[in-house]
Amino acid sequence: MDMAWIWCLLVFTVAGLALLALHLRLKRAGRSQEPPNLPSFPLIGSLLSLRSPHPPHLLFKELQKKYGQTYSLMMGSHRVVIVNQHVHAKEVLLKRGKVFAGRPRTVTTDVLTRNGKDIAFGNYSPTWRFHRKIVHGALCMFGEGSASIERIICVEAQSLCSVLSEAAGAGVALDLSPELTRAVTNVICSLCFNSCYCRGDPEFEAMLSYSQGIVDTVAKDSLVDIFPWLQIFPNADLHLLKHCVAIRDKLLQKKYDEHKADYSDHVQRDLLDALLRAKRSAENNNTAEIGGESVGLSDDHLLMTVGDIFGAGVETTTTVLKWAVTYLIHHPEIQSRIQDELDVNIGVDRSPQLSDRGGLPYLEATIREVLRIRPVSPLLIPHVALSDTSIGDFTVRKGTRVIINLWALHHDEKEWDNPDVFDPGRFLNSKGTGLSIPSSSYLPFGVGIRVCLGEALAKMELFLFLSWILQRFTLSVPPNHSLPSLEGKFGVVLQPVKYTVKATPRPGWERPRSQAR
Ligand code: PLO
Repeated sequence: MDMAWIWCLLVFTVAGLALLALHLRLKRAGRSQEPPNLPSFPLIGSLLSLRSPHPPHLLFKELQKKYGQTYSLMMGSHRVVIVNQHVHAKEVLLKRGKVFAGRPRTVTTDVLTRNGKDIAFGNYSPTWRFHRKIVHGALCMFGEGSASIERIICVEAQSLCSVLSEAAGAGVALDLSPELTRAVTNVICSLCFNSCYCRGDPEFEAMLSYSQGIVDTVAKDSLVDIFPWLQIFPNADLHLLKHCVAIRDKLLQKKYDEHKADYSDHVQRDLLDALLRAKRSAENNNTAEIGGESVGLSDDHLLMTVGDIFGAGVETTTTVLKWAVTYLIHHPEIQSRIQDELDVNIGVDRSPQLSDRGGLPYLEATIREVLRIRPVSPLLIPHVALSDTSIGDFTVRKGTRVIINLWALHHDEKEWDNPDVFDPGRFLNSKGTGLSIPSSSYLPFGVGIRVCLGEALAKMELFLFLSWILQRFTLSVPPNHSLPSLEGKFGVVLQPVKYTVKATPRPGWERPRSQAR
């Protein structure tokens, strides 16, 4: 080979290597890019781009068209990444769940949870992990798989059905909201405090109004959460929140003191006893230390957790039941298909029980579809990156807030045929005999380290309450009323608006019966 060839080879090799290095660098640079950013200005952040007549979950879904599925914006001085698609959502919640397990501190949630001493809004820490573990243990003991919980739900279902019977007998239409709330509250009350409320109980009425006050004002990206300095000005929402939280805390404290006064190591009456026991045994065994660091739970921690279980247990389940009723009224054909299924499998000689779940796939599919089309928590609770990390090809810096737009996941046109159509059939297998999950873009209870602790309890309640009601009644709008809106009111939970319902007893259930069958 002559010299010219050797030179040629050398030049090509060097050029090739240089190109390869350039390519790798570009690739790395591509990978380390930040998500597309909405325009933002000092102090106000991206507020100007977020002005919209639509609620945030719809706006965030819409903004994808311009900025792509994952983009970022500034809320005041905080960088927020919005995730609208399931692969990225699972990266945040599952694959890098620990890195994204943080929670932001905000003015309103600090008021609600005594600076994050609860589980839902509390930041990730050894104390939080320990706390969640004992609550999980206590819930398992009293929730899932326990026969007593089924009994408790059925007692409430029976009482709910008697109220519907009475109203039907008197020929009046009913706002189901307080009735469903009382039924669900009593399940949680029995579970937590071993007590329950009668209709019209003043303590229950107080609870209804404070809880609505909290739902209306907490953690919905209100301005004071974006600009904490606004607290120095009079603020009606914050004032209402503090007032409602004070009433709630007094009520919780009373229950807590009563339990502590007659607590015994030998009997466990309810969840609060189980929590008190776990706290004491941890203190006695010194297990409340991890890596030399004390993770002890204060009375405040237990109190705030009971507040969480109570708030989450009541508001979420009631909301889903209300959405289910709303959609069943809009779709009488779906209601009657569920009733046919109930007639064939159960008849009128007995009431539905949990063991019937397997035989009622269409009802189960309907519950799944309600949870898809109207997720209780359309934006979940924001997460925070605890260290520098990434989502897909985008880098995400420590301290960035991440909002998972569950609404966008559940209405993604690439994943669901006609996502805005209510169609329980999409959750059935091709023969219509069993259930299926047609897309992985479905996370009604979240997933990962912070997955909902009450999923099993919620599913039991939804199944039993709906099956009991639909076995006995057909629900419809009263004559001359228009159908209730499907839009919903955005807040920490997405609630349907108020409306009245006419319950018509089905054949065999015309007269109220006093005994559960
Ligand atoms: C509901 C109103 C209560 O008075 C307080 C409360 C506690 C826990 C919250 C719950 C509210 C709303 C729904 C939440 C729950 C914790 C987990 C759940 C946010 C504010 C969801 C859907 O994530």
